[in-house]
This record gives sequence, structure tokens and C-alpha cells, in this order.
Amino acid sequence: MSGPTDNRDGVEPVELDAVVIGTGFAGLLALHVLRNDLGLDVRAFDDAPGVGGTWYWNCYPGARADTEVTAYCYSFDRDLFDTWRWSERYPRQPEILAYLNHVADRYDLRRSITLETRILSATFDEDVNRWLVVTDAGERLAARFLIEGVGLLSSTNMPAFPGQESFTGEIFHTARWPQSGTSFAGKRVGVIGTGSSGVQVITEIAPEADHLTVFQRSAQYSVPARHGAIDADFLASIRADYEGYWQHVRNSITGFGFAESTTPASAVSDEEREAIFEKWWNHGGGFQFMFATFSDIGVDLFANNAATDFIKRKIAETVTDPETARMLTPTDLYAKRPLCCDGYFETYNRDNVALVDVRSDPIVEITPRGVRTTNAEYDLDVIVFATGFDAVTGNTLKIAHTGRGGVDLADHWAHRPTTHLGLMTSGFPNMFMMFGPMGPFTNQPPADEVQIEWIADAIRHLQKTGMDTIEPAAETESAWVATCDEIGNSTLFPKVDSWINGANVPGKPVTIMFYMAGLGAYAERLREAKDNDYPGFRFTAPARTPA
Ligand code: N01
Repeated sequence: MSGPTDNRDGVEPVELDAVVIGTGFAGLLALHVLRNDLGLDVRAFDDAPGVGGTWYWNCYPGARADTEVTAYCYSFDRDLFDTWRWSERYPRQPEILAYLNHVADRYDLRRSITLETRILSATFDEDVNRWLVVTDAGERLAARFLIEGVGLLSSTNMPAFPGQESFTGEIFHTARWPQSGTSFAGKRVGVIGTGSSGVQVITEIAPEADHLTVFQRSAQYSVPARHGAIDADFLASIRADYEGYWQHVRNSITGFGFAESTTPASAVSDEEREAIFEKWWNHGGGFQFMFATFSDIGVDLFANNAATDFIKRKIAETVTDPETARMLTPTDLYAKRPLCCDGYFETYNRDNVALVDVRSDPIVEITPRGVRTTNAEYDLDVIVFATGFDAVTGNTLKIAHTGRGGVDLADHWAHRPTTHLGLMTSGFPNMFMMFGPMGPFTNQPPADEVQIEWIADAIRHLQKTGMDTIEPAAETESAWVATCDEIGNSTLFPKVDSWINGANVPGKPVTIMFYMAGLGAYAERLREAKDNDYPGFRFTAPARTPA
């Protein structure tokens, strides 16, 4: 392999076949497949002190997955599946982190991982078709392939309330929780935000804290999770037909492993509908409630209203104070990422928990003593920001990417982020984004596997054809964006503000950011691209004869 000519500092960059950014589910898998299966010379980087990606950082009290764990893991190694023992149906963060550490050890990945190192920039050198990657430790690497598993939900969204630095207590963000943990005993705690992280942290902190004040901007359609042991019969059925189970996961919409409904809500009587909602409320799980009850909750107003009416009635039955129940009752559509949490609404029946509606009584500032809203000041010892993420593009855009012709990725995406197949963007050859914009809106580990298989096949295709680079043509990317827009706009999700469309971060383009047709349809599109020798992609031959 020839080296890039860019040796401004007089030191040639370290030559590699591939750089992987991130060591969460996506990055670890990418490193394993590229290094151990394809035999490439690969290094992976993560700015955290440990592997695990978002599961490293999100160690807030109550953090756990809400996908049945049998589908929240890798499938590529049957022995890994059979030998790793999960303790619960929805594992807590320490268990998921332990699993990812086990994966790093099992496949001997650590020797190729550099931790506590952030990638600052990636510049494509068109003379030699290599990415010049620079780390914050000053290391320079020249790699043919750049694989980014930087986390769909990893870059924190931290609102800038005036006076934040004046607060004399402690401030935490759920997604940058101290690894040493923290105690809330005897403390007055305020939590800002009631998304997936918020409902979990609120429910967990309330029994421990002296007092908890929840600052809620939007009420949530949360359903029970029904945590518990893994269903032994279900596990046995997976073991009896391992391939069949994973095929089912990969062919589904959500990739969660449950049977998704094919029945529209309007196709059954009112009594039947109520019984189905009740059944899934008792079964537990947010995606299950949205996708296993009926086929059209995310796309049809009648179905959506039926689901919201049911959840609203449950809130009214659960929350004893009518005014608190009113504040906790959402008024918008059920079209955010569906949540689940055991005991969430019950938490507001506790004497030590108070709810503040910051839409009608906005937070004005953080004071040395706590949080001041328009109407009151709340004295606090701890403020927890459960305010979520600069999702999808946040971490990607923290890296200064320069593609062909000196084009900056931030400029390429100034209007909105675009890709082809959620994986590649035009003008940025051999750069693969796992869960990039316009990727599938699904459970991630199975989708990571679908994506890395495609990436590995694309690399094999280059090796076979003697080509050096692959990238989508601009018009191919536009066509994929149009497809994503058409599908996304046929759902109800764009009608509600959330991280799914970028509306949660002030100033961010509000747009369709996912391929909303499901994992099965997505995998089919990837298969088509591969089987037809990558139509709509551009290839270039080696730029220079290898030295
Ligand atoms: O973030 P969110 P999250 N003032 O964006 C509020 C995954 N995840 O970290 O709704 C006041 O959903 C904001 O209010 P509003 C999962 O995919 C999974 O909770 O924008 N409030 C909202 O209530 C999830 O969807 C798991 O009006 C402000 C909250 O903060 C995704 O991560 C666990 C505010 C943010 O909710 C994100 O979840 C955790 C402001 N200035 C996370 N800014 C599981 O697997 C924001 N908010 C279970």
C-alpha cells in the first residue's frame, strides 16, 4: 500500500487498512469482522476509558435496555449466544456493558483498540485514495476504509439554561453519568426531561431521594416494561430454531423478535381492541405495545387515537391526584420512540415526588440554590439532565470530515443529513457509517449485523474487482433520501417533535432522518444493492501504483 504524501510534520502517518471509530455494539462488531474475518489491518478508537459506547456512558440509576435481550445481542456466533447468561428479560446497563467487555475479550479485540482517544478529523486524500485520520493524541493514520460506529444516541443534548455554572450542588447528565455512581440519600433532586432516560432515572431515584422534583416539558405515553426473568420456554424455542429466530428478527419491522401485528386497529370490534391493548399492556414493552397490538398505530390516526385513549385511561387509573394525572397525560400523537418503564406513573403517587410542567411554567434559570421557573424557585442539591441526545448526526459532525474536492461534511449536510442506504454519502469514498442518517429505525444489534455484512461484502467486491474506492453517486443518494421522505411522511412520526426528526435540538434541521419501512425491507434493499453489483455506486481504480 502506498502512503499519503501528507507528511507535513515530517512523520509519515501510520498505515492501516481501516480505522473504526467507536467501540459500542457497532464498532466492536466492525473491528471483529474487518480484522478477524477479512484479515485487514484495523485499529479502533473510542474517547471513553472503556469499551461499550453509549452503554459505557449511560450508567445512570435505572438504565437498562427495553428490547428483550434475546434480540439485544449479537447473533453471528451461536456459541456466544448459548454461553453468555443474561439474568433478566431487559438487562440493566452493567450487564450489557459486561457483555460488550466479554465480546472484546472473546474475539481478542482489545489489542486493536485505543481508548481515551478522540478522532478529531478525517480527510480524504484523493491522490492516494486514503483517509488521513488525526487523533487528539496527535497520532496520524492513513487508512483506506473509515468505519464509523459513533452512536446514534450518544452525543449529549445539554440545554444551556442561564446561570448553570452558578449552581452550588451537583449537575449530572444521564448520558455522562459518573462511573463511580452517586448517592441520592437525603438529597433534594431535580430531574429535567421525561424521555426513555428520564422515566427510568425518575423511577429509580424517587425511593432513594429525600425529595424529587420532575421538570416535564412533554408528557409521555409510557407503558409498563414488565421486567423479570427470561421466559425459559421462549429461550428454548430460540435454541431449537436459532436460524429461524434470527431470520424472523431480521425480516421484521422493529428487529425486536416479537410477532408484529398485521391487523389494523379498525379491523376489530371495540371490545377486541381493548382486550388486545390490555394483553400487551400486561405483557410489557413500548415497541411491543406500538407494533404487536395493531399494524397501523404509527401510520393511522384512528389506530393511534385508540392506543392513546387506552394509555390515557391507564394514567388516570394509576395517578391518584387528578391535577398530576392531567399534567402527565399527553395531548399529542403517540409518535415518538415508544417508551416503557415499570412503576413510572405510580412514582407520582409518592409523597416525596412533585411534578412541574415547564411548558406552562418554563425554566428561566439555574440559580445557586436550584431551578427557577417563571412561577417558583425549587431548592435542590442535585440536578439531573435527562435531556437526551443530539441524535443521529451529533457525534459524526464532531469529527471534521473532509471529502473529495475539500468538501466539508458539515457543509454537505448543512441543509439536512443525507446518505445512501444509511451507510455512505457521496463525495466521501470508503467511509461507512453504521446507523448513519436514513438508516433503519429499529433495534440496533441485528441492524448492525446487517450493515457490517454489507460493508464487508462491499470491501470484498473492491478486492475482487481491483477497485480502490466505492461511494454512492449524488443522484443515488438523492433517490434514497426521496424514498426515506416518502416513507417517513406516510407515518405519523414527523408530526411530533422528537430526536427522531432532529426537533429536540435547537437549530438542528428538522427532517426525516430514518428509513421507516423496517429492518426486513432495509435488509432487502442492501441485498439488492449487493446482488446487482452496487447500482448507483461509483468506483475508482487505485490512484497510484503501490510502492
Ligand atoms: O432523550 P429524549 P432520552 N427543557 O430526547 C426533555 C434511547 N434510550 O435520553 O419531549 C426541558 O427522548 C424532552 O422534552 P420534550 C431511546 O431510543 C433507550 O430520554 O422534547 N426539557 C424529553 O422529555 C430514546 O428514545 C433507553 O418536550 C427538555 C427529554 O428531555 C433515546 O435514547 C434508555 C429540554 C429528552 O428525552 C433518547 O432518550 C434511555 C429543555 N430545554 C435512552 N430539552 C432504553 O433502552 C429536552 N428536554 C430503555
